[in-house]
Amino acid sequence: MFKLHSLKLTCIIVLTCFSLFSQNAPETFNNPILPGYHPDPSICRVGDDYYLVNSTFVWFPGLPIYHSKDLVNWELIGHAIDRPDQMNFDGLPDMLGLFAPTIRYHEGLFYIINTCVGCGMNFYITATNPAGPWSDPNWLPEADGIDPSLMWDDDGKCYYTGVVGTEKPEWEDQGVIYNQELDLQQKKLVGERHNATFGHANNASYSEGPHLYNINGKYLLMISEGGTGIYHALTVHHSDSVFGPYTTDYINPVLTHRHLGQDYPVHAIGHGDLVQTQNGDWWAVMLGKRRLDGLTTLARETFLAKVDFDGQTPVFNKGEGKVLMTQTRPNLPWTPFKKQPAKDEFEGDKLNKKWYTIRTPKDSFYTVNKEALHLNLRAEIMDSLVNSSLLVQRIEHHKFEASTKMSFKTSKDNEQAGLTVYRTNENHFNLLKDKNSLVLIKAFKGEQTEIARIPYKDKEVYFHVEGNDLDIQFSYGESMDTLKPIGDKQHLIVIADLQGNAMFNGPGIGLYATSNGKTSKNKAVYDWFYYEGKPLN
Ligand code: 6LW
Repeated sequence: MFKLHSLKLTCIIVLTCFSLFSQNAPETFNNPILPGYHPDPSICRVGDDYYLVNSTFVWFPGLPIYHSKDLVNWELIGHAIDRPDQMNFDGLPDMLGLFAPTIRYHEGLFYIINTCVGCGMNFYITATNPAGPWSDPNWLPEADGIDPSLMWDDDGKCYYTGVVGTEKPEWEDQGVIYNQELDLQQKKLVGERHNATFGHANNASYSEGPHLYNINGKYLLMISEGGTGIYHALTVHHSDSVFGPYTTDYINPVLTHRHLGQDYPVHAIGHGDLVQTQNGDWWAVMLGKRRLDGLTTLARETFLAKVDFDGQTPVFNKGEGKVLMTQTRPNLPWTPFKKQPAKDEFEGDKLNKKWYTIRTPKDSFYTVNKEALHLNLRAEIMDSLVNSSLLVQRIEHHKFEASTKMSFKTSKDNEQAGLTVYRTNENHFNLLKDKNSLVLIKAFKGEQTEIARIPYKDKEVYFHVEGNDLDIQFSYGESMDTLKPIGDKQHLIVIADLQGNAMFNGPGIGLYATSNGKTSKNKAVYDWFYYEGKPLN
């Protein structure tokens, strides 16, 4: 009797869960799967878990690791470069540092292979848990060029694939994809280097981002061509032997948006990585850019597309041949995760993983305690190529709101603290409080302009920004109910791609404090920081 009763109960619970679960599971997903600054995605699967990594240039911690079970819901679980002694970004412009990484799994270990441009070049790191900790870098000084990738062959050997410029280029921006064995015992490249391809076109520029796959005993080399802008494209090349010769596929490029017109809303599609699901389906992640009136303010984002094989040839979104903003989602159990609240109340004693500083921090410059963030004023300024007291998170939406409550008082002319919208040391907005006033400053292509200054005496201030496609309005108040605009609407061209030194990396929003070249013991205290965006815009 009891058994029957508990069996019934179990059935009811299972059925209820099942119906709740299936009701919530949508049939489609929206692109980009990782909006905002998420370039150069690389993906791997272990069992029914998927892991993805992006490039992060001089943001610290670097190389975010995302986890998913359904290829659509991606949770940030850690960063591969999160100890200052792993990597030094000092003095590097915002577009250098950690370029395109590759993540792979082999016999119980996760590998990320990557290039730190301007800071040591090629290295790999390993971890048993992808959330970290990751090892210190194993540098590969003999590996030239950028965009390294790894492939383990059936014989257990590991092969490195990378790209380097040609010594005597036959055409502009010619690059060559090469591969070589990587001996993981000796931790170095061994044997001969073999050139695989210059790209499929006879004037292929910026051949890069290679990934090599052994699919049913045949070698598939997928690369990008055309540079990471409007001519970006994915091409594939085939061989029966790991070291080639590689033959270019007749249908190249296998994926591009270069032919869709200069005003197509998504462009720069390229730099992709393939993954096969536990059910045998194939998908690919790749980067792309959305644009508004010809400008890209959210930088390179991560997109997902279905792949079917016609023989050896990967066909992207069969019948469509382009990246779609909405499409049928992968046939995988829908597994959403608990999202972080939009309002960060700075609980506990650590910052949430979504926060970054720019360049490697030399000392600790903030504390999280008593439900507040205490940001030390330091001499460093964000306009120079060092680590300043700057904390940002990604701007991921074309329409967004952000606000914060700050307590900060100073009697010194050199001390300032407030809110920032940051792209590079030369391109940003700062809304700062100083001795007697609030000031809105724009830096664009290295030129600083004071947009507005308003007398302000209180210790506490609320800052608010509203981003609306290409406009941004800054406001301030003594409370959230008494906000007033400061300055007119500003144009977000300031943080857009290819404006001055705004290249490769992406935009962030957050908090900044400085004592402008002098030492200080002062702090700015933030009670909370709120960021919320309207998805899919
Ligand atoms: C990336 C390379 C590229 O490593 O941009 O233009 C670099 N090409 O593939 C930075 O994302």
